[in-house]
Amino acid sequence: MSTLTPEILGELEHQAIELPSWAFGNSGTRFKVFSTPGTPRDPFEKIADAAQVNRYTHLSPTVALHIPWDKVDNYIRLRAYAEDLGVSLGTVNSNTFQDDDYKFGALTHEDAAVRRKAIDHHLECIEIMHQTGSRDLKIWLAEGSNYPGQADLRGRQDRLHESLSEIYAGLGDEQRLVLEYKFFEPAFYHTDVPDWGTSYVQVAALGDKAMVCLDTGHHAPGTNIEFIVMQLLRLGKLGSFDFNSRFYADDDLIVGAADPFQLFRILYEVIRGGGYANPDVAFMLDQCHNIEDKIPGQIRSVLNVQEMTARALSIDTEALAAAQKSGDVLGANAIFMDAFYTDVRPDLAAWRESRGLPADPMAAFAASGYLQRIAEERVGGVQAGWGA
Ligand code: PSV
Ligand code: MN
Ligand code: MN
Repeated sequence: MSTLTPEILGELEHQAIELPSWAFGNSGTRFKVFSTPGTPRDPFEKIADAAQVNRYTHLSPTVALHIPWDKVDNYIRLRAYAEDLGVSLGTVNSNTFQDDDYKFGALTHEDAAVRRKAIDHHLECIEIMHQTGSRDLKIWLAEGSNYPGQADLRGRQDRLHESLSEIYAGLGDEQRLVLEYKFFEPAFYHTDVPDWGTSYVQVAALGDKAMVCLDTGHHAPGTNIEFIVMQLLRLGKLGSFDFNSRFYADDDLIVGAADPFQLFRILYEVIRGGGYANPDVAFMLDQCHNIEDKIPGQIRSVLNVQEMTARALSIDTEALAAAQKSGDVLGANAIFMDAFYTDVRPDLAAWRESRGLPADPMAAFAASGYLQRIAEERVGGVQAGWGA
């Protein structure tokens, strides 16, 4: 029996999930970075790999860049290269976490010269966005302190506002800034943008073009992330998602791998709050594939998001509202769980085939021989990694 209605399948056509360029480079833990044969040696090869994901799924039309990891001489050429492969360049991520000058902060630093350098880096990112055709500048700050008393928490918050205001003023009319929060790491005592509330307060003070970025791996264990999604949508300030999954800390594992039910609950609130297929809310992955093959890891990820979206779209919302209204606790929960437990995979496979896509993108990609080809071709040079 078919579980997905034509309306749901129609909704799924609008799904677009941005891929992070860095997911295609080598990554690891502080203990070891394992390298994979065929790993991209430059941003062009990262984009070629990302285009493979879209080719087999039609789910990932854009690729996010991280500057300076993806620095090139000619961004117009990079953009044309991507477009030739059927994808476009998306969000530009700034990076103020790998420079000695930023040991004690970047946008919050006590020293105006360091703040100037960090602000200028963001203005350079905005310049790059004009060339790549990107809308969003994503800012994640590694700033904070390790010991109580080490830093002036209040002063740093004030300086953060001043620095962000200058960056915001540099945005073009069609550009946006999204501020990502993270509760700890690399700082262990305090972080300057630790939670959605701080991000919200900072972006609300800037204006309409500033929004919050929610990375699903950046909360304390047990946090009700879907509640935050609901609240940010309600406030009109949910700008983007960094999807990934985690068991313990910021694990950056494949989205939906650690807790598929959480992904379902999040997507339900996205749909409920009008955030699905809404250009104001960018769906992005932020993952690292330390031991698994990277392209299949990304294919699995976008399929997981699609599958959970299909399940969330199939909730009987009228029945759910009626059960909620009448105080039918177990009835409401049963309606919710019925959709979660519905296996939509056969329907999605048939739907893909009807659109000229492989029923099983993982198998089709494996059979294509692409991984073997890049392993042979990409010898020599330095493999790009998380940070190169
Ligand atoms: C920080 O943990 C983060 O989630 C930010 O989005 C960074 O830009 C990204 O990871 C790099 O992987
Ligand atoms: Mn992130
Ligand atoms: Mn992270």
